[in-house]
Amino acid sequence: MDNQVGIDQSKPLDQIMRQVAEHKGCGTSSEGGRASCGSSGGPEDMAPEVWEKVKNHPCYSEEAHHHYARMHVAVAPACNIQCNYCNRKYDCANESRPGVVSEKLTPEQASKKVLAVASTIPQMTVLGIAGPGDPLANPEKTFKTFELIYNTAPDIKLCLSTNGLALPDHIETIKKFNVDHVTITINMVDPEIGQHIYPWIFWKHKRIMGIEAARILTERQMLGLEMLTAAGILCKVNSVMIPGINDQHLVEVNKAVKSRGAFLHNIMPLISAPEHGTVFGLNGQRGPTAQELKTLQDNCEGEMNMMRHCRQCRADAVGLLGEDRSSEFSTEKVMEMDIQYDAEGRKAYQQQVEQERQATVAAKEAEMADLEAEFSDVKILIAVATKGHGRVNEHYGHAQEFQIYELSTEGSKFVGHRRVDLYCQGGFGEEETLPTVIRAINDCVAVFVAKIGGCPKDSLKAAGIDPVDKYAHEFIEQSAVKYFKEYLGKVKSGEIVHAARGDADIRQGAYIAA
Ligand code: CLF
Ligand code: SF4
Repeated sequence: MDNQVGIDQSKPLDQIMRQVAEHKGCGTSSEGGRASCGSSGGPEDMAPEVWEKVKNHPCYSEEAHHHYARMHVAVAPACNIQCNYCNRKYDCANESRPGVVSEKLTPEQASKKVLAVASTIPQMTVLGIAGPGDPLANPEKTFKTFELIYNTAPDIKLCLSTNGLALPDHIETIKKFNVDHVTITINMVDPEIGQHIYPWIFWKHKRIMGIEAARILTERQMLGLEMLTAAGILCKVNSVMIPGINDQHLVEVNKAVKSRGAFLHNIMPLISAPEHGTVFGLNGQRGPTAQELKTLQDNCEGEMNMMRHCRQCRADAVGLLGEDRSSEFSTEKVMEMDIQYDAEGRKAYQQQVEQERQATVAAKEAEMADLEAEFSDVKILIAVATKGHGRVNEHYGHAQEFQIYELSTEGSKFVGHRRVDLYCQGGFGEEETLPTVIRAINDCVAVFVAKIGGCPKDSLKAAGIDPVDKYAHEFIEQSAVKYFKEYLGKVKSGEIVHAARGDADIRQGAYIAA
């Protein structure tokens, strides 16, 4: 396929990155007019240097998140601003799910933990520092940790998440320690709106309040983003969607960050509940529904590619996105481990992962072949129960979340995930939970599972959702395209009448917090 972005390989990386951003970041393949989801671009969509940085980063590549894991180390407790959605005794809500981090670590403890995880989970490719405060409000601890990891495990990519206030002061250090992925949380570019999100910042040894605080913060965020782009460091922007405060405004934010070279935009739902003790939690500020979030992401996608697979991880998360293995790596356990860092073994394992990943893509493309000539307005959503590896491999009753795909004659596109209460509690179906699951996926035509019992099957059918277990352990996207072809055939033959389904009645934050 032609390089549709038209990258000039002789240009410096910062110019290439701007060019990529101007052409919808990492993911527009205009072959056959098919637009791909923001972070699902492949090597043909971007410069080799950029692909090298993105290909096995589970947050920067939607496809990679099925196969590769990340971990966070909680070495950064302090923060230099206050967000109305954050309570310091919880994780950083813009990069994590509310809940205290189990342990705060010294850089030395963090370094040993990283080696322990890397030796146990060879597909762990990225170390992120994302709190529980702001990593750049704790620069010594943050950069000491990066230095230790870079010296002992240089194959691990380093990643940083910040509110951006101190970012312009640290660009050189970020470069020096080979941190090549930085996330800035940007919720506004207008201080009038910012004053309703940030009550204060701590800046030049002073606490600054209200609109002046928001003005300084947005100026520093924009400057930091421009400096990162100029330095050739990939930058993702996270935004928290707060209905009634910045939901409309985030389209403006999207344009502002795109024009400054951001690679990817991740709009996340506000997580807000009274028990978190946050300003928004206590004043009843609601988070968006799944449908509101998707609509905003869709509106922004015309401007830039969107990340839709964020799991709002804890600041000490370990594993594939959506799973958390942090309890296997408590400081006590890690300190007792005799760790032999096997770089060659990791490389060999990752080569196997790469083969599996290529097989997933090839299977989908083969399945797409006879859909090429089809044109139809029919668009459906399906929910998938998966444990990862791009396969339908989770029991309905064990699913803690469903991945949502949009299917059309353009193919399958990952559009998000829905977190639900566990239906199966200790081996018995928990009947009370069933309506919760159905509400969460009510806008889906079908749910793909590895296995499902008779009772939930009947309830799903009664709710008009097709329970599908015939693709057990097969590739998700290949199966999704197969299913869509069958569905379309039935619509054409009049066997079924296609109608738009209602919105899913799920408020992401509320369920995540449950
Ligand atoms: Fe961590 Fe963030 Fe790096 Fe990823 S998380 S510092 S970019 S390695 Fe990823 Fe987690 Fe979403 Fe963050 S899913 S909260 S976007
Ligand atoms: Fe909390 Fe993060 Fe905001 Fe700081 S930047 S107040 S840690 S959410």
